[in-house]
Amino acid sequence: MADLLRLLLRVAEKAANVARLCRQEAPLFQLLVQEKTGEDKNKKFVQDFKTLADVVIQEMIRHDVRVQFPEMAGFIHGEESNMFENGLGESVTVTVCSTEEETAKLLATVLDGDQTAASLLARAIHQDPATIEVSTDSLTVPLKPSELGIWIDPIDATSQYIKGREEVLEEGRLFPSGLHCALVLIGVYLRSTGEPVMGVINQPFNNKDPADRGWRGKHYWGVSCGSINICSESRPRNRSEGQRGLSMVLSSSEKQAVKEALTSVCGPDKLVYASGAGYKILCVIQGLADAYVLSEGSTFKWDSCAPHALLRALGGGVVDLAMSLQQSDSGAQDPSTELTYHLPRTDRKGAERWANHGGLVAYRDSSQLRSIIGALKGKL
Ligand code: 2IP
Ligand code: CA
Repeated sequence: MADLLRLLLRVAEKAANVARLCRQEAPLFQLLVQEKTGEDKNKKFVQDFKTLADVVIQEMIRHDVRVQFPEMAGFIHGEESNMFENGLGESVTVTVCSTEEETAKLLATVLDGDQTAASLLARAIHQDPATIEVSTDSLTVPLKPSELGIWIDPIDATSQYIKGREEVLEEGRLFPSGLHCALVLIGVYLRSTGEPVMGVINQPFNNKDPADRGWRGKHYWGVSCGSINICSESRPRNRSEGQRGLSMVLSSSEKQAVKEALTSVCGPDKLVYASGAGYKILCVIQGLADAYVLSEGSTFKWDSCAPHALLRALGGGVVDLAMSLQQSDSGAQDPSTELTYHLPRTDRKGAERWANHGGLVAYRDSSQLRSIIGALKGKL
């Protein structure tokens, strides 16, 4: 498990490099933002570039995991399909090749022959990232790669990544929107039960280096398996909720009925809004909010798997909201309400097979979860 964690941290760092590169390098940046200009053909091509950045990152992660852990090959899933159509309507399957030159050649076919952009991307894909120092020596989890599967969200909150707004806030405040909300998410689950057992999150745009004004990233990780619970973040202290009420982070598109029901357990001004499903769970991990409530089935397994593993390592979790609301008020939360990651919904098609249909609640503290479920019962 320590080997897998080290690999995922490295590959997530490479993914963050690609994400930063696409915004830093003029030939790539132009492709990313020139959305509404140019000819029709061009327009389509440029819109597709956003997806290409996602696909390239996902395939790079898939490639690197496969090379080191071939037994995981059939169990590395992601948000994107690697079938890609270029501006001329040609279908190309994007894969990462064994050499930088081959990858550049393949990418050039998707990028309609743009060699500069293709070479820049290929270099980032094949470059070794800076070494990440984590002490994983004590990590002797009795799990074999052949028992595990992976969910990849190459860039969560893509719309914030494209818009690229740079918010400046005091330390310890959550970012309602902007580049900070864009995250690389890699979650590992147990094939037999679907439990999330390891998560790596990389935030490519965490802070700016005062010397060169370039963005620096930050990574977070957690492992939760039986009695082994280790997280890069320490468990934030719970504030005395009796006096101040809980704080909750929601999607800006959350239903009015949910907001109203939550005011009974939230302190004044304690309902806050942020972009990105992964980022909202990260806010709960960091203690910037006590919980994230979502009443719609608008998130997917790739959004929640990685941050779910970190929350479990901190003693919390992510439950299916609809299922939790159906439970009797017998006190303890039924563990079967926790989201799992191994089974698709057979009655749905495409991405919907992997949606978290019942909505969700991400929490750190199970007694707080009970208050939240209590407040929402009968109100939705
Ligand atoms: C999205 C992204 C959105 C989120 C949505 C996710 O993933 O995180 O921001 O909506 O649920 O599926 P909201 O911000 O309203 O919570 P992606 O950007 O990868 O499509
Ligand atoms: Ca996502």
